[in-house]
Amino acid sequence: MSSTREGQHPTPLATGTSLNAIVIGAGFAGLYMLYRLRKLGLSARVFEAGSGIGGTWFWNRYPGARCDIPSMEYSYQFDQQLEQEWEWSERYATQPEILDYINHVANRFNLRPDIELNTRIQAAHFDETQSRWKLGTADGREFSARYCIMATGCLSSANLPAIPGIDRFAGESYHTGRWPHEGVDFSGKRVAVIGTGSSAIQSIPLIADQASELYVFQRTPNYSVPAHNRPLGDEEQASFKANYRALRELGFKEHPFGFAHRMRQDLCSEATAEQRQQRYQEYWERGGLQFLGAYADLMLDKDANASAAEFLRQKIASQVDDPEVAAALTPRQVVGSKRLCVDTRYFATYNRPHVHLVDLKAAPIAQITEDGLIAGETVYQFDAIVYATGFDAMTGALARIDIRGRQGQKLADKWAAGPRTYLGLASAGFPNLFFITGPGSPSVLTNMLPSIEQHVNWISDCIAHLQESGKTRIEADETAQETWVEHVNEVANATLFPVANSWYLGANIPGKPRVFMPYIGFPSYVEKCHQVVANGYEGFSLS
Ligand code: N01
Repeated sequence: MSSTREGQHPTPLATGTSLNAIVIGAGFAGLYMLYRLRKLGLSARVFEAGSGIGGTWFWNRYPGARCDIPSMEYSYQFDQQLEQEWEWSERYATQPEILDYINHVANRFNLRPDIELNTRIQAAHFDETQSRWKLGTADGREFSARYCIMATGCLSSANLPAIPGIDRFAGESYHTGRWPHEGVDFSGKRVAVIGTGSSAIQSIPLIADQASELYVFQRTPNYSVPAHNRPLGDEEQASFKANYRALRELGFKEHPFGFAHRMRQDLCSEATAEQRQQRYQEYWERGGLQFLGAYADLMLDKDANASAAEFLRQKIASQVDDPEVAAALTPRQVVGSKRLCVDTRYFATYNRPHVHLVDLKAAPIAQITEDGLIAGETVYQFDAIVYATGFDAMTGALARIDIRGRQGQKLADKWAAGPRTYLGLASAGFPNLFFITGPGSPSVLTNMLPSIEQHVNWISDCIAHLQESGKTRIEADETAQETWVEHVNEVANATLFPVANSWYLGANIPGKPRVFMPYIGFPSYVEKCHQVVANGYEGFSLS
C-alpha cells in the first residue's frame, strides 16, 4: 500500500480480476460513484491516471486557479454531516482548498483503498457473450466488470494547439491544465501567455506580479465580471448551512443552471434604459457569474443581451487606461455564448508598463521558435510560454480511450459527427456503460457538483434496480437517443448559447464537429430523468 496525504491507496489490481463495476477517473464524480457502489455492496475500483485524486482540481494548479461558483454551493450534498463540518474560507475557493476538501472526503469515507492511482485505462471493450466490459490499462493489465462508468470529466483533456514549431521552444512551456505540482516561479522572466479564456484571465494578474515582461497573445477577447472575492464570515456560513436543504432544492427545482438561488423572472425587454443600467450595476457589484441572471431573457433575446454586453464593454473601457488596448480587449460576441469569465484585477493588469497585449486577429502566430514566437512580422523572445488554450471539452477524455460496444463498434466512429447520447448518460450500442455528466446532459451549464450527484444517484439507482430484478444489461434505445439529441439541439437553438465559436460546440478544436453539447435547463432535465425511471426506464432496454 502506498500513502498519499493521509490515506492509503491500493497496490495494482492483478490482471484478470473481475469486479462488479469499474469507474474511470477520481475527481468529484468518481469519488461519489465509488461511495454509492459500495453502499450497494458491489465490488468496485476507481482507476485514475494522475498521481493523486481530485480530477480537474488535481491538474489545474496554475496561479490564481479558483472556482467561479460560490464555495458554499460547490460541495457535495449527499451527507449532511459533511456539509456541516467543512468550513470554506472564501467566497470563491482556491484550487488548493478545493483539493483539500476532496482529500478530506476521500479520507472521511475511507475511499482510497478502492482508488488506484497512476493507472490510465486505454481500452474498454464490451464482451457480448458475457455482458461485461473488458478494460485494459496502459501498463498491459486487463480486468472485467459488469458496469463501466466514465467519470472522466468535461474539461480534463488539455488542448495544446498545433502551432508550427511548438516543440522547438527551448525555454519553459506550461499548459494551465497540466500545471507542475511544485509551482512555477516567473520572477524576473519574460513570459508569454497564449489564450484569454477563464484560465488565462485568472492567472494573468498573478503571473504579471512576478514576470519582468508579460506578453498576452489574444485571439478572441472575453467578457469578465469581477469576483469580488472575500473571506466568508462565520455568520454568513452558518446561515447558509442552516438553510442548506432549501437552498440546494432551489438548484434542483428552480434555477435553470442549478444554482442555490431563485432566478429573476423579469425581462430586460420590458425595462427602461435607466432601469437596465441600474440592474447591471447592481449585479456588477454583486460580482460573479450571476451577472447573466440580471434579467430572465439575457440568453434568449438578442437585444436584451446586447444591452448587457454594452454595459460590460463600458466597464472594460473604464478599467483600461490606454484606449487602444481597451478597444483590443473589447469582445463583440454575444455575452454568455462563450463562458463568462470571473476575474480579480484582470483588465487593470494591462495598465502595468511591463504587460503587453498582442492582438492575434491583426497578426496571427506564424510559428513558435527556439526562443519565442513570430506573430505577423514581429519576433518575440521569452523565457517561458504558458498555453492557456483550454480543453477538448466534454468528449476529449472519452476519445482518448478505445471504447468499443456491441459488434465491436467504436464510440469514436459512432460519435464522428458529434456525440450521441440518451440523457447524456448512455449511448445506444454500448450496454452497461454510463457517462457521468456526459454530452447531452446539463453538466458544464450548471454548478457541476449537483449535476454530478444527480447523475451518480441515477446510475446507482439504476444498477440497484438491475441487481434486484435479476437483469444484467441496460442499453439506451437508438430512437430514444435520437429524439433526445434532437431535443438538446432544439432547446439550445432557442437560446443565444450556440451563436459563438465556443468549446460548448467543440469549435475550439480544429476538425471537431460543431454540435452544441450541454443540455440547457437543469430542473427540466432532473424531471425527465425521474420520469424515465417512473416509466420503467423508458427509452432503455433491460434484459
Ligand atoms: O479555456 P478556453 P480555459 N492560438 O477554451 C485561445 C472552465 N474553467 O482553460 O477563443 C491562440 O476558455 C482561445 O482563443 P479563441 C470554464 O468553464 C473555469 O480558459 O478560441 N489562441 C481562448 O482564448 C472555462 O470556460 C475556471 O479564439 C488560442 C483560450 O485559448 C473552461 O474551463 C477557470 C489557440 C482558451 O480558452 C475553459 O477555460 C478555468 C491558438 N492556437 C477554467 N487555441 C473557473 O473560473 C486556443 N486559443 C472555475
